[in-house]
Amino acid sequence: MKTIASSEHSLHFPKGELSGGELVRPYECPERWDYIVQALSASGFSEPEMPSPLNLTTLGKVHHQNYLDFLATAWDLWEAQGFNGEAIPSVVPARRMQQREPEHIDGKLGFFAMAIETAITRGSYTAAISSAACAQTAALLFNNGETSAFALCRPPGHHAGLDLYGGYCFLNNAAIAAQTLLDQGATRVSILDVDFHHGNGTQDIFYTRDDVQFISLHGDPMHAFPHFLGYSDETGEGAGEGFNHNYPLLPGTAYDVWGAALKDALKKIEAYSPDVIVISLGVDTFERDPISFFKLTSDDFSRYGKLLASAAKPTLFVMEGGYAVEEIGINTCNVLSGFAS
Ligand code: Q9C
Ligand code: ZN
Repeated sequence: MKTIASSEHSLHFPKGELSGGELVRPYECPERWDYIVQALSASGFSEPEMPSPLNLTTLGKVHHQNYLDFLATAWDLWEAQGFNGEAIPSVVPARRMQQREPEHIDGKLGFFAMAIETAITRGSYTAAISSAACAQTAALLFNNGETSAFALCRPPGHHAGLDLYGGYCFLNNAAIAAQTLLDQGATRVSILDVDFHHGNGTQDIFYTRDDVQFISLHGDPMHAFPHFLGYSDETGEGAGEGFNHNYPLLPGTAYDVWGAALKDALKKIEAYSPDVIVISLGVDTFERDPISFFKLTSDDFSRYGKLLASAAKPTLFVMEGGYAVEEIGINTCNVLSGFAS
């Protein structure tokens, strides 16, 4: 299985994340990428390859243009205000307020944010574009007869919606991969999101569409970020009705319950009969993840990798979360090796 990865990920390295009322060193940190690259090499995977430049037409089908313009200019606008810190929102368009994009950067940040822990810095946009390019380049490998690939994306993507950033995400890499596959001739794509957190951004992007089925296993939003999406009664709308499936799971969920939900999800995928499956691969379901509450062991990752292979479809893995940094490499490789075995 080939890996696509970009060294430009390291241009995004904010110093601060607002967590528990303190500015802490971000959980989503550059070493995550290094640990995964190291483990891939130790597990006998081929050297990661750099992505080709991102096709902006695909990007425009997944995100709104005003949002893309915002991401491209946010840091410069912030700097032009003479602010000293990293760009984070301080005000949001809450209930009964205007949903109108302001000119001032403070207003723009709140307008496009779905959460405020994620700082924008000088290199964030370039890194986000390179991450999306990894997902797209990996998707294009399927034209050349590859039946599996790994996009080692950083920053992650599944919280980024049509015009929303946050939860460490700016551009929705899995959605960009799915759109790329459709543009290359696929008729149906399933996105299976196994990150601990609900993939609210991916759900948002495809909620009214029937060409992408979205399925997510995650911490119940009653108890877990992103809190405001991911319930089981969210099933899609219009043409998308019936093509969105959420499996919210309770604190303490271990592999017995999690694996049963995955098996159910795989039945939904089989019924949809996609040309390709995109896995939003977060390993923050791990028992020692510092910000999550599932109890998967390192062996469980191998086990479910094997289960994913039983779907017998071309499968593209797109990296999302995972914050037990020293174990992120082994857990990620366990999924990929389990799949390949
Ligand atoms: N107290 C991804 O895994 N903060 N994003 C949660 C919990 C945000 C996770 C706060 C977590 C975002 C890609
Ligand atoms: Zn996550």
